[in-house]
Amino acid sequence: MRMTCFALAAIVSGVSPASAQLTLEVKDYVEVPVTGLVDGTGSNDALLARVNVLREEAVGAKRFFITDLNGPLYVVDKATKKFSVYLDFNGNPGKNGIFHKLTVAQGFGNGLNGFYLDPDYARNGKFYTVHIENPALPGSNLPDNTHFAGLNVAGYTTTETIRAPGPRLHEGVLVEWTDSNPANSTFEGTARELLRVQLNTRSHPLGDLIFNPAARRGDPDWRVLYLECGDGASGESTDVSIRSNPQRLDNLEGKILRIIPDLNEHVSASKVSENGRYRIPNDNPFVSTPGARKEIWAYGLRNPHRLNWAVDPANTANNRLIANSVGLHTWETVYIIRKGVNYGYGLREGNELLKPDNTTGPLPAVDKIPVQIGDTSTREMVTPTYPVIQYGHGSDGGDAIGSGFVYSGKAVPALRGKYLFSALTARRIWWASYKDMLAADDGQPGTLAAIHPVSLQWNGQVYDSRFPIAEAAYKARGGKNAQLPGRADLVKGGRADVRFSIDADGELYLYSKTDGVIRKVVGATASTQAER
Ligand SMILES: [Ca+2]
Ligand SMILES: [Ca+2]
Repeated sequence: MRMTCFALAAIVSGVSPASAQLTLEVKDYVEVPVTGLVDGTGSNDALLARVNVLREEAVGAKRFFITDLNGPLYVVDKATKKFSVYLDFNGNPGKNGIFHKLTVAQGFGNGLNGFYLDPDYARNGKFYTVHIENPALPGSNLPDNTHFAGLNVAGYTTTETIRAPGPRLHEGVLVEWTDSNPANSTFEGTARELLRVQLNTRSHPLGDLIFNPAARRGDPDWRVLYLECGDGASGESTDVSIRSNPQRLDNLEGKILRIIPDLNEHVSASKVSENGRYRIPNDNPFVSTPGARKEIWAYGLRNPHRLNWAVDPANTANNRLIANSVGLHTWETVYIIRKGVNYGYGLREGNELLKPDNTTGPLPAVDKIPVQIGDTSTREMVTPTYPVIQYGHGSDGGDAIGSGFVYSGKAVPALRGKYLFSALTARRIWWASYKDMLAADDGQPGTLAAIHPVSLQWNGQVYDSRFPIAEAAYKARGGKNAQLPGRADLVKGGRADVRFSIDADGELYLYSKTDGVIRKVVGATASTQAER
């Protein structure tokens, strides 16, 4: 077993055959306004714009919503490329935004960290955000509408923090917004805090959220929200009193959550949450488990900071929720998320055992993990589920996986059936066959989908990474640092920091915080052997 695991792991983290080479043609799409400092020296202020999310309204509306972790939520007109500040979350001293306790100075995911439009947004004007607060910062944790007069804050109240063992350095906050006129570029309406989660540290916060894009009105999954919460770095802690937080079912750290934000939706198939602000579907896996949080859909994850739904229009049985999770010292991972599954962290990392000293080793002969609800384990044992993609830490892959998507657009046929994903600290972009990923979701830790490198063609030149592109743009936009800002321990010259997103047609975009530029994937060339 052990030898098999290592042999396969070596294949995926090594160089793939040249025949699988794929080159994406990218074009500059839009520059996000600079909110950092061109000569910044801090942890986050040196990034030109901490662009984190790009979402488009349903087909036909022609507007993007783009978030910057530093605070702004922009509406961008696709025709004119004009940015309008729709809301600004940064109400720190000297700033004009809404939340006084927003934390942005340090921590990769801190600030305005998540945004998703309600599937019925065009009718109901609702959307959802996640932002991170530091309770120790000055001011109230109620929203301040001084500079956003259209936001009616009357009756807004916070919710009780959902606690986890250990320190409460930060809190992740989920808010539902209702714009009474979704057609214009300003916000006028109300907001409702849905959920507030304790986070032990500033790392691995509450973040990405997504609705199932294949669900239609009348379907059980229609307007049901999937939300990821990182483990707050509890799972790697040498403090044994918090190390089991991602495994414990009595808190939300290290979990995928599933809730119904609208109290009027799926009323007969769900129950109102403990805090009265949202509903919990009756078919969530732990609704009948005493002591467990009923919001939990899956657990045992470190930092599953990017979620996406792979939708196979040819066969809906192949639709899957996918999470990209950043590893500790050894493995970067892609998981297929299924109901009630334990993904093993912090007792497993990738397809290996994670030991108490945070090194990895072979899986035990009997691969079982006790179900843990409170301080002590129950007598129930489960077999953990392993990634469908993993790659090792190193200069090629770095030590932080970015976002990924199974291509669902029409403009670039060469990308069909491919899962494209990025590395943050390193410069690489990779692809894997979605068919291989489904096949690797087989309960066997040793079977993984192979990954292949992606090159980028930009302004007539081909690069094996995003790095020189981001570097050129960083300097062109006035960046003064000698190397690209951001931590990149395993690679020299700074952090390329590239992420994917998709528009309403499923077309791909690439962006990074270092240069704050969004580029569109407009073409691709793949060798014929690479087609699967
Ligand atoms: Ca409006
Ligand atoms: Ca497998």
